[in-house]
Amino acid sequence: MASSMESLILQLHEISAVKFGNFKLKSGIFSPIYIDLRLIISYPSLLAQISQTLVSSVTTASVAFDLVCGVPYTALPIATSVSLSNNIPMVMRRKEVKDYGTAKAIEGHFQANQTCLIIEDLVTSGTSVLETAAPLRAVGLKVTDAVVLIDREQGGMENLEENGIKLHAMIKLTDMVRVLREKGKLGEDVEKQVIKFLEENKKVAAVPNAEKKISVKGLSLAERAKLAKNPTGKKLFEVMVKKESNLCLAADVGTAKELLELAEKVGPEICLLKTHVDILPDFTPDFGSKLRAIADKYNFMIFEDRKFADIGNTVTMQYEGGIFRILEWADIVNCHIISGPGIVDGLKLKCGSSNQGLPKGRGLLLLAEMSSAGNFATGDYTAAAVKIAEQHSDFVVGFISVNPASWPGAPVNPIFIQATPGVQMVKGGDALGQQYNTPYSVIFDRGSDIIIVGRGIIKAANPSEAAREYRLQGWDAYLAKCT
Ligand code: 5BU
Repeated sequence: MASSMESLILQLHEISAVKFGNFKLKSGIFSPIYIDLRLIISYPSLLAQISQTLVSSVTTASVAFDLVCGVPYTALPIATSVSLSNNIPMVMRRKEVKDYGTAKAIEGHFQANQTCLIIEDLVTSGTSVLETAAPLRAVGLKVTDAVVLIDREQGGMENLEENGIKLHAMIKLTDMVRVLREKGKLGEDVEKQVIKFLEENKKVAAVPNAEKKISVKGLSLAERAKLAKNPTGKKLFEVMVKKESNLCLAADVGTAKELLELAEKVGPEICLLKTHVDILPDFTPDFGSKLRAIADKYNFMIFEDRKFADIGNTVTMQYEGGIFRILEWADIVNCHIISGPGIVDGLKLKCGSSNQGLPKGRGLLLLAEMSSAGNFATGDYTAAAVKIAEQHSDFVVGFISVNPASWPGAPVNPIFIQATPGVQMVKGGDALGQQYNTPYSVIFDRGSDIIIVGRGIIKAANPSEAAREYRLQGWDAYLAKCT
């Protein structure tokens, strides 16, 4: 190893950016080594040295690039330093896509087809690099290479390779540990402990495509698809797996025309599209078949958020008849259980499971919880929804929920899908009581399966780009749950 690299390793140890001990990681596991590269901003000459070495390592490898982009946040100052000292323009990826102002995911001037080098401080599985590569690629930039200061050698290089990105690592963690031992900064026993830990934790799966490789706590979506008793529920699980998407778009736009245009743009990113058909002033009887054609083209399913609430006999007519003829085109509808289980019997009369010889094989979501402040769908009410679902598991495909991980007896039967509205990139709310949580907290912490996103996507300057961001965040949180 070059002496400049050894000196860099020693300096990182000196400033305590590398520590040895027993550290609890975000994933809950304990690690004998901890790396915190955020500290380098307090040491400008070290930061400059790191940036320079990063650039030399890629130029030696003959990588050509027009722009640099740091993975937020720790690598931002490194990328800035690279940009300044080499006069290479930088672009910046926003972690949160805002729904006001210019709402761009990528800031800075660039041209489509320019090549952008991604700069990262530390790579484990490669997920953060992929999260930055996705919006860069979505705006037309080429991403072929990424350079990282430290590679933890836990699958990142392979995962990135699978996604068309070559990873150039300046320091491999095992080399770093060896140098520190040789220089007397740690004993042989600690070195062995760290190497053993790295060996045992080699496969960190947290990237798209990882479904096949991971061992899942609980059941994976693919396994749940096999258990589902309703054909629509089964298909939804399958679509999610195939598209690596747990994103449902709440397509609350002003007209049917806009809705169909939006479905075309966002179709590739979603597993489900949710409508409120009664808000469309230009609804025509062919709306359903037009939307179905787009759904078939992009392989997503259709959910009319009708929230039926009446007695069984009335909902039967509301479902099938009127102007909207929802039964004809919506794969999934939902209902309140305020009127009791008869509502499910009523809806099921028209569209129960094909297993039972009933027509259509449609699916139903029960409103077990709601996202708005002060709502009454809590406690015993939520528990009653679970009971009704179990009694009608051939027709009920799951729940509208907010925090299913908190339900008594959670997790509930894995045949049921949990779909959660009130999702944006930042926690918050609107002026009328809507409450938002982030994709990660909804999927990972709250145990849901599907994020339902409306304004977070619709109001973004580029809805398809925003949808891609939500899909990546949602899917990533699912994969994190799987490990
Ligand atoms: P938003 O723009 O992401 O706030 O839209 C949320 C969508 O989900 C919107 O269509 C609501 O009607 C729908 N929704 C909800 O927000 N909360 C609920 O509890 C239920 C549905 Br049920």
